[in-house]
Amino acid sequence: MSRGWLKGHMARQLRHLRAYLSQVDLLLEVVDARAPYSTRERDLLRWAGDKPRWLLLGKKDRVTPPDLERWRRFYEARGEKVLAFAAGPRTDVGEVQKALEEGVRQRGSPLSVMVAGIPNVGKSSLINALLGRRKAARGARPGITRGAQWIQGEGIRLLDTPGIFFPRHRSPLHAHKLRVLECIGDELWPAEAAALWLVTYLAERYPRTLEVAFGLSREEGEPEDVLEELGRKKGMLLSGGRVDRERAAAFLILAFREGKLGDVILEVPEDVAGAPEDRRGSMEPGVPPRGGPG
Ligand SMILES: Nc1nc2c(ncn2[C@@H]2O[C@H](COP(=O)(O)OP(=O)(O)OP(=O)(O)O)[C@@H](O)[C@H]2O)c(=O)[nH]1
Ligand SMILES: [Mg+2]
Repeated sequence: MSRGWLKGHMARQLRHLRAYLSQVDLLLEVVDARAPYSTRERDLLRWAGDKPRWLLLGKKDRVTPPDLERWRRFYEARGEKVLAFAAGPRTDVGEVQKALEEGVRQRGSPLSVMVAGIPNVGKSSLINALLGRRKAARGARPGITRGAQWIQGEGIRLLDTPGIFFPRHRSPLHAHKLRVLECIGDELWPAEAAALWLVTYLAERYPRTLEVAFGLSREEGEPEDVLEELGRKKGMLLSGGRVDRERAAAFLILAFREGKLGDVILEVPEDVAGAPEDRRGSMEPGVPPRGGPG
């Protein structure tokens, strides 16, 4: 995915999405419950205007119930309708299902619903779980869904849309989180930078996680040293005996994604309360400055 291609692709996608948005009764905005703030695409809010809109905290199986409730309350306090679901290995879409059924009942005619959000948050998986079949293509990479697709259910039709992503970010911290959650790939943000941030973040908020998961001797100190120790332990060496830090970084990110670090979330409401909403940088490939949490 080159940057030029991405730009043109996104511009086309944007036009399509806005056209679709005008055709639906309801927008389901899917975010990742591990970083609901950072996985939200604010332009979607802008285009939605006063279209009815629900915020869906996805992958709820990957967070603790108290963390989920904190985020739910955070957005409810801002007047949003918030629902949570899981549609991965463990599936629980009952809350969304019930709310949609109620919507169909109230309306008394078929409901047209658009499911949107940034890549890889579980939009297609949600649709499949709601309709109880494998209609929408899904997968572990961002960008699985290529074009918008209507999927017909009973009394409802759901529009699966490709992940919306503009190659820009609000800060290096934002990019680290998107990279760790696999919403963006290595071509937009290097795994190593994101992994170094994750090491720092874990030491602060989830101390001893890496020690317990991988038997590392220390996790304070320089994140580079921690990543090196991890790589050495896993035998990820380059010729000459240096640690292959890129591989160690990819390994750590994968471990996070596979749940081997536990129910770790990447941000709590206190991190973002009062944060500037739309300060964005351009998502240029290359080595970013290292941003600590906060
Ligand atoms: N643990 C967990 N994994 C999930 C959940 N929902 C989806 N996944 C996984 O997340 C990955 C992305 O799921 P998709 O449904 O393809 O996501 P998407 O938002 O449609 O992605 P794009 O079409 O690429 O924008 C897949 O590997 C899913 O198995 C969930 O609730 N919990
Ligand atoms: Mg999809």
